[in-house]
Amino acid sequence: MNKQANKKTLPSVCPLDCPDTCSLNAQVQDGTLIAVKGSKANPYTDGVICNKVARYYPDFVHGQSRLTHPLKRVGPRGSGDFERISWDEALDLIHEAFAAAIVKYGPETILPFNYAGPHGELGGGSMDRRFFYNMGATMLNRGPLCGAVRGGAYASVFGNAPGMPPVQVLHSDLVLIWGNNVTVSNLHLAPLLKEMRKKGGKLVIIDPKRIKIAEQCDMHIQIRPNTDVVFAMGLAAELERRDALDHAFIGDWVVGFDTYMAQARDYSLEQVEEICGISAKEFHAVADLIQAAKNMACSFGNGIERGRSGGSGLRAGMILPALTGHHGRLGAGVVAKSGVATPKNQPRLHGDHLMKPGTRVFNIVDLGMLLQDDTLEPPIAAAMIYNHNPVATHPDQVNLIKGLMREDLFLAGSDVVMTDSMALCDVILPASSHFEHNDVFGAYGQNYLQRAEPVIPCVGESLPNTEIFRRLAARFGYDDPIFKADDAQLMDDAINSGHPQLNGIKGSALPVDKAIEMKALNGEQMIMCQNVIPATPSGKIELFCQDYEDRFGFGVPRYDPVLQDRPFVIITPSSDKRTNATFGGHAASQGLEMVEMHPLDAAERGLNDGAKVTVFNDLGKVTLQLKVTDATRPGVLYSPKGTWRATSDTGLTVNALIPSDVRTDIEHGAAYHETFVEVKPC
Ligand SMILES: Nc1nc2c(c(=O)[nH]1)N[C@H]1C(S)=C(S)[C@@H](COP(=O)(O)OP(=O)(O)OC[C@H]3O[C@@H](n4cnc5c(=O)[nH]c(N)nc54)[C@H](O)[C@@H]3O)O[C@H]1N2
Ligand SMILES: Nc1nc2c(c(=O)[nH]1)N[C@H]1C(S)=C(S)[C@@H](COP(=O)(O)OP(=O)(O)OC[C@H]3O[C@@H](n4cnc5c(=O)[nH]c(N)nc54)[C@H](O)[C@@H]3O)O[C@H]1N2
Ligand code: SF4
Ligand SMILES: [Mo]
Repeated sequence: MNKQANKKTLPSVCPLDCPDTCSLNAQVQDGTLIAVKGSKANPYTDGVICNKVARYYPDFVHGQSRLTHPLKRVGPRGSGDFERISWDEALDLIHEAFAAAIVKYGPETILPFNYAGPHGELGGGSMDRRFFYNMGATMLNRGPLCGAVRGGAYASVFGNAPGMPPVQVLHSDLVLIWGNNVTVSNLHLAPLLKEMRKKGGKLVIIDPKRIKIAEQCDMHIQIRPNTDVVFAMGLAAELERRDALDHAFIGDWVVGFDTYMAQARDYSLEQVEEICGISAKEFHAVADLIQAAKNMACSFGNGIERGRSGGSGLRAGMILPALTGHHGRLGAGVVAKSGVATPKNQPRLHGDHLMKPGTRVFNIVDLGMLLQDDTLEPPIAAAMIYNHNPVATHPDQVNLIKGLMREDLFLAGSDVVMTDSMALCDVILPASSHFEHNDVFGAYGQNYLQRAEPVIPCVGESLPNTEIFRRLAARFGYDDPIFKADDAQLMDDAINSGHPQLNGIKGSALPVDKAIEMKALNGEQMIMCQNVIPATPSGKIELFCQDYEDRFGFGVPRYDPVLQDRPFVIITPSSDKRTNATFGGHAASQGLEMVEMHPLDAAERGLNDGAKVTVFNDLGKVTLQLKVTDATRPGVLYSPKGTWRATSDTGLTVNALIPSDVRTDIEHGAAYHETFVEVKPC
């Protein structure tokens, strides 16, 4: 038979934890995924995808580390010795262990230990939530691992109303990119910024590292990490001194101005210079640009949220356009959260009504400690890790591993591939990738709704997450129809078809060859303070947040420094080789990861470019390869996140250096960047 004849190109969508949610063209031959390319179905991603997906996805789906059948641990925990078992046996083992633990301690002894590896609505959280809610298992507050700080900061200012879709930066004449590695983390914003500059607009990058986009910008503010709140509030005070605030806009749309400005005026120019490590000249130059701008947009990544003062930094940055009247027009405002416009119905999909009131809730970042807590009542006797690689991605890796290594803990796991976390499990269930199942996709960085169908059959004996939990629910005797809903039903549950832009189209009937753009309710592009109204209690932009005052003592943003007890701050943002830890087992991620150091720091320590070094603090030690470059600030080290244990001689990654007891000012988030270390040659 002619091989080419079997070659098909089928539409799909990228499910990875990435703001862009690209539409894809999957090339398939004889049931095998042979290539992944961009498609134009989604006009925002417009046929362009990142290198890692193009290079590694076929291997992720069909390569050596793919999990193709259920496994049972036969050696000591962590030895990697597993034996193949049948699905029936695997489900029996999990049922027996969970049921025995529940008899002994009650259902809260069971922990679903999941995060957001796949971002499709079904794969990300659907039947699994129904299963664990019905069981009465311990619940998990997942946001503190990522996103809760940025999301909470945004919601405290604008409520849960959609912000500016990224494409609107084409209408801006000034864009501030703030704590966001555009070309790596959300690459489709980069060409739009280029276009904006071509039309005469200015681009300012606020980032401790000279990231790629900072090489083509008008001003790079190489700020000291975790100090953005001082910079943003200092700017607010400076613009007030210049009489450059828009009092008419403030009168119409802002509440909490006086309380906010009282705090902002506390941050003098001298403090900005000293705390942020920025010169007065740079500070004034940014203020000049803001003062001159007609349409300023500010785009915030997650970089800022990873420090103690992260929530305050994000809020203060997000408040700046409101003070200067940069809302209510195309190209003016805050680029964030436009995906909120997607009519998802997660309470219905997740079966929120099944939650047992009063069930305990754990902060995901506490688990290293909680898994080892002998006084916990009930203890965590059994857990299931899925959609997550906690060993590679949590702070305080040493304690997390210790907790997971407990011999009396029963650990079930599910993933597409063998990972550092799966390697510690007692029973592993092979999960299908989204190329093998149906799903619907909103996005967290843009405003298109998409659907995808399977393009290949399930590889080996793997099953979609939905089917895994349908089978588990059946094994546990949960016989309500809600536990038998098929994927079409789940897609219908996931989306509110009554939304004006869907014209009654159900989730399962959404087109697969085009993306649906979510707009304002009047059918026009979304514009805050014009056709989108802040969804705050006051209906205005709120500069004071009573909830944050009550819960955290941060009614207005405020700088709250952490004492630095080692010479370097190490920051660990996105890598272009991985999405978090996904693809961490593939070719480009083998061997030592690099750590960047400023030439002055390297000279002081007599360290040369290319040297193998140990980066350490009281929590752990990691081996990395030194890259000497002035792209990073003196005193700041830079090493990408998501490496796997095998890359370091110590069997630990940079996450072993990150404390879990330092938390962000709001939402108890992980403070990845409050990590202080020393470096020595290996
Ligand atoms: N040092 C440091 N650590 C960090 C951060 C940092 O800034 N610095 N950032 C944090 C951030 S932003 C995040 S979001 C977390 C993320 O932490 P994780 O959620 O643990 O990371 P991921 O690698 O995105 O996804 C987890 C797993 O999902 C699996 N997966 C991928 N696709 C599918 C699929 O289709 N089906 C199924 N069933 N599984 C799939 C992958 O194989 C992977 O093992 O890490 C955090 N860790
Ligand atoms: N290729 C790739 N893309 C990804 C991911 C990935 O792992 N790889 N992860 C995805 C996920 S889960 C997320 S949450 C997003 C995260 O992606 P981004 O929103 O881009 O966040 P980070 O990569 O954590 O950091 C972004 C930038 O913030 C800078 N930064 C660090 N600390 C500070 C600070 O205190 N102030 C300021 N102003 N800047 C600071 C860093 O130097 C970095 O350049 O990306 C998503 N996209
Ligand atoms: S990881 Fe992000 S940029 Fe890459 S294909 Fe997926 S959605 Fe697109
Ligand atoms: Mo994230």
